[in-house]
Amino acid sequence: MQHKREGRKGLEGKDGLSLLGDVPLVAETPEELLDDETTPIARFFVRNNGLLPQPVTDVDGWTFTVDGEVERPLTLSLADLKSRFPQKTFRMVLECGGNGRSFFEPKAEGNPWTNGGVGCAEWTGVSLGDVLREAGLKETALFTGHFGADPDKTGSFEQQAMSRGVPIAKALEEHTLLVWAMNGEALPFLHGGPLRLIVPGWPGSLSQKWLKRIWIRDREHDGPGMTGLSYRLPVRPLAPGADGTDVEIRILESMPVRSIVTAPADGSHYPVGTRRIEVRGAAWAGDDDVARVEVTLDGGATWIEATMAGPRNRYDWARWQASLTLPGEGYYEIFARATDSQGRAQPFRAANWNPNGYGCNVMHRVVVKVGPAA
Ligand SMILES: Nc1nc2c(c(=O)[nH]1)N[C@H]1C(S)=C(S)[C@@H](COP(=O)(O)O)O[C@H]1N2
Ligand SMILES: [Mo]
Repeated sequence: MQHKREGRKGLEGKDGLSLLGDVPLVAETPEELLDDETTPIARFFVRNNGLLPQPVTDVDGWTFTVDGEVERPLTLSLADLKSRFPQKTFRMVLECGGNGRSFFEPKAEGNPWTNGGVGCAEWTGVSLGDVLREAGLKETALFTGHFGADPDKTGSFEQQAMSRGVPIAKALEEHTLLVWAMNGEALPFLHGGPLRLIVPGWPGSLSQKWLKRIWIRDREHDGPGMTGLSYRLPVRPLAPGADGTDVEIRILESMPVRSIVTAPADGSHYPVGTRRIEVRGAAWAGDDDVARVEVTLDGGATWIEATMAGPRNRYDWARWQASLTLPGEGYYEIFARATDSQGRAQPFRAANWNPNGYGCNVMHRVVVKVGPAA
């Protein structure tokens, strides 16, 4: 795919991402570039809500604060985190809450993600829970509020570009990490280095980049991204296109089950005589596990179960593959459907339309042609 040169500014070192917006910088990864078990940094999607913070020279001197409903407010440097708490590395999916949004009809508000607002990297850091226990949570500690060093999209440092939070139980999960390394390298600046949160399984917006502060609160956090329709879904299904005000809504927590086909690429062509094609992909399911992945060539009349490898640890994606036998030459639509451990599967058509377009997990469709070159 060709991209305009000026539109690529800020994406230096990124390989083949599709730009969704340049100010703030937003770019997704085409599904076929997510074919690695561990997503390389060069192919990892980028989502900023504001501008970039000031460049950082003293990485180990980066500090962040835990305050609010704690016995002992703490200010820790990255060097303190590295030396004073047990280090953990997990491979975990990070997915934007709006991933899949462009498949909603009518169009929902926000960045038109296809399926590429996702990546799965090895994150190294310490459990946020270990740090919160050192600070000592008061009985009144109910929720976190996350603060980063980035200015908002007007360039103002007065206002957070985004500041979301989670119920304290999610913050205390072992896999909720304060992260300083990605795929074994120092966390890149574009991905929130020197220090970010990773809150796996839930919308990526909770995984605050350039982390400066965690405010422990006695109530639900109310920063930008926590109010109105932001990261909220109607409790009961809404007619597509309906005005979402005045309906009962809930905060989007665990992301829904999704799979992508990472090979073959959409639009692939196979030579005359091809009777077998190998299909590969990835699947994940928010807080849940992936129970199975199935693939169809005939619009769902028959399904072939894929073999899965992994996950390595909780919140990792499962890589899957299936060998498909073709009845002959022609045009085929491949659909992959993942089902989570609670029996929830992906739909053929975008379901659960909501005004801000969260959690669209319609099946990924890849078209291939077998026969003479056109
Ligand atoms: N400080 C800060 N953290 C942030 C954001 C942001 O704009 N500012 N965007 C969030 C959103 S919406 C997502 S999806 C992820 C994207 O992380 P990435 O850019 O490393 O892929 O970061 C989250 N953390
Ligand atoms: Mo996001």
